[in-house]
Amino acid sequence: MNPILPQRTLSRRRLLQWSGISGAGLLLNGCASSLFAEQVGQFSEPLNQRIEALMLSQKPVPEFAASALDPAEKLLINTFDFTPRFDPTTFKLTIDGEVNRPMQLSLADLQKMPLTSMNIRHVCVEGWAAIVQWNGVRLRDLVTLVQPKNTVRYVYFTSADGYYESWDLASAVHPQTLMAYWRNGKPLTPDNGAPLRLASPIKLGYKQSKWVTQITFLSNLTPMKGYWEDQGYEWFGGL
Ligand SMILES: Nc1nc2c(c(=O)[nH]1)N[C@H]1C(S)=C(S)[C@@H](COP(=O)(O)O)O[C@H]1N2
Ligand SMILES: [Mo]
Repeated sequence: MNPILPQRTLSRRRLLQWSGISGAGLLLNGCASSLFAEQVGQFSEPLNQRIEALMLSQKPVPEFAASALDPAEKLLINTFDFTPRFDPTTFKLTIDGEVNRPMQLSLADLQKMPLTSMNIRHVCVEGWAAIVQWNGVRLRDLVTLVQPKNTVRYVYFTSADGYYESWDLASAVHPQTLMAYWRNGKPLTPDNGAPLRLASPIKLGYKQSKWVTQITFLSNLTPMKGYWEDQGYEWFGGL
C-alpha cells in the first residue's frame, strides 16, 4: 500500500485568496448586488469552533496505490430510477440551510478550489466492491466557505433523480469526503453522477449521492432520512 499524502485542509487564508479569484462567480445569499469587499470581510470571521475541533480531530483512512485500482467497469452502475443529464456550463450547486453564507456555486467555481484525489474502495450493500479513484473538492472546504451555525448537526443532500440522503456532520467534514466532479482525472460520466457526486471511504455506497444539486445544513433530521434508509437501510451506513 502506498497511501497518497493527504493535502492540508484549506485555510481561511487560502479561502480568502480563492474567493478573491472567483468572487465574480459567487452568488452569495442569492444577492448579486452585495459588495464583494463586505463578503470577503465576512470570510475572515472565525469558523464555528465546534466544527473546527471536529475537523482537527479527524485522521484520513489509508488509500490505495494507483496499481490497485480496479478496471472501470468493476464499479457497477447502481441507479434506482433514471440518469439525469446536465449542461456542465449552467449547473449550479446550492448550499443553504443553517449557514451564515448560503451560496450557489458553478462547476467552474468548484474547480477553482483545491483539488483532492483519492483511491478508495467503494462498497455496495448488494455484495460488490471496487477500488476507484475520485477527484474533487473536499466537503469540509465548502463547509469552511459557507460557515454553518452552531446548531448544525446534519447535512442533507438533494439529487436530481429524486434521491436524497442525510449524513452526520462529522462524516461530512472528514478529510476524505469529497464532492467529486472527476473520476480517474476525467469528468464523471452521467451514469456515475455527473457533474457532481459524493465520494467517501467512510460510508457505504448508498450514502454516496450522485447528481447532487443541493447541500443543506440542518440542526435536526427530517422524516426523510435517505432514499434507502426510509425503506429500512441503516442510517449511519459507515464502513
Ligand atoms: N442520486 C443517486 N445516487 C446514488 C444512487 C442512486 O440511485 N441515485 N445509488 C447509490 C448506490 S446504492 C450506489 S452503490 C452508488 C453507485 O454509484 P455508481 O453508480 O457510480 O457505481 O451510488 C449511490 N448514489
Ligand atoms: Mo449500493
